[in-house]
Amino acid sequence: MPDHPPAATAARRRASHTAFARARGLIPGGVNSPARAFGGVGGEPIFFREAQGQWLTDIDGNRYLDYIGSWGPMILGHRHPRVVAAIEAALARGTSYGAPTEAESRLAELIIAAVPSIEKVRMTSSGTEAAMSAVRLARGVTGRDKIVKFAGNYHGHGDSLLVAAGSSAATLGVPDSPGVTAGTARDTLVLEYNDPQELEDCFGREGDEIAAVLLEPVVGNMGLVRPEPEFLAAARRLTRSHGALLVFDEVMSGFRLALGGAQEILGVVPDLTILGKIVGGGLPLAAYGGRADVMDHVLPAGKVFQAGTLAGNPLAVAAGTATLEELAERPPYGQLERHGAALEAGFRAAAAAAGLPVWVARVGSMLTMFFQPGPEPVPVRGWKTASRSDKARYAAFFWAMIDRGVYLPCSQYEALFLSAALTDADIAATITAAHESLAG
Ligand code: KE4
Repeated sequence: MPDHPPAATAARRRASHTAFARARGLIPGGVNSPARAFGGVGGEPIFFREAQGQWLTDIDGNRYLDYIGSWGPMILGHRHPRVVAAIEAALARGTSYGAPTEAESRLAELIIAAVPSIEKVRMTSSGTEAAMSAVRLARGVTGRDKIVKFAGNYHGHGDSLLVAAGSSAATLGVPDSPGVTAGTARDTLVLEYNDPQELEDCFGREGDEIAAVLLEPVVGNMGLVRPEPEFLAAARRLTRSHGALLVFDEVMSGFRLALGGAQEILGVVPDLTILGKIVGGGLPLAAYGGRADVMDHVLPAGKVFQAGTLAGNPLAVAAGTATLEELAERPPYGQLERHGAALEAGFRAAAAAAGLPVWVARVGSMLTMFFQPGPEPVPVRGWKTASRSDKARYAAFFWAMIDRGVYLPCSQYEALFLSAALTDADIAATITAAHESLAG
């Protein structure tokens, strides 16, 4: 891993360097979320001042084409006029009431209309809260303790989800962070994604103790990994036959891969769905929802506790509602598919021209180019193959693209996100930058 980016342009980011030094004395690691710390690519994080459409501007005045979009929410691009107007209109009436509003029902109606699995929905302030609550609900409804998750899938930082694959054959989880207890981790089983046989064996051993299987139906958190049909079919079949719930974490894929998310394009309907990012339009709002008979177990309709001071916050609801209405009225998915396909082909061609072994994976507007040790490219099907990526080579690519004004995910194990604000010229410029970056 390079211990610093190319010196060539570090001089162009002096204000970020100064801001980072200040922030580190105030905030752990100088950031409010580790994903922003550039740990996966070396060097120092870039501090930003503003964004508009497809563009980010850092505090040194450098502009970048944005392929992160706040890690997914900004599918329409930054400061979409309809979203800005909706937030301003809500702001004119207040910021938070701690009481119900009709606007929350309107957003709930949009979510229910769009997402095949959702008959009732509860809003939270983050995807982590939504995932934690969905797990608690599954345990409350089934009366069972164990949950199954998959290596390389991320569901926020709830204790029972910060669990790594254990070494034992029984796939018992082990804490993936200090502060997570062994007792908590013990109830989380961690398996390999796209391995239906391992899932079948797990249910054969302990199926009657499993409350839920939780997965990203299209994975973004180990880089982009597509689900294999037999894997999803096994998850649906086994949960149904063993009385467990199938939970899709669509915080990234929801409203991005289609208005109905991954479940719409994959044709597999889970029992619960976790949503975030786009549903809040760039403000703090997430949600979990599913069959009414399951959701009616949530307090105060039922007994499973979940609450939140700012859940369904009026400003966040306004941003989310405007975003979903815009996506429903003027679906950008055809353009996102066209641009995603062009970028995939362009990245593949740039790597081939440079003689680099890469695996490029894409679904719609989510894409990852995995740099590999080679000599031949290897399909990335799960964490076992993703984790063999050449992270140092990815880091070099990341910084070379930064130098050319393109802001990619600061980790090999993240997907990039296209927004509807990108133009054909932006995509062409990005591909040119990739050729130059990989040839260098
Ligand atoms: P939040 O608590 O960050 O809103 O959502 C957690 C979460 C849940 N499920 C999935 C599939 C997610 O991708 C996330 C959050 N994604 C990360 C990026 N890999 C957010 C970036 C960050 O943590 O700063």
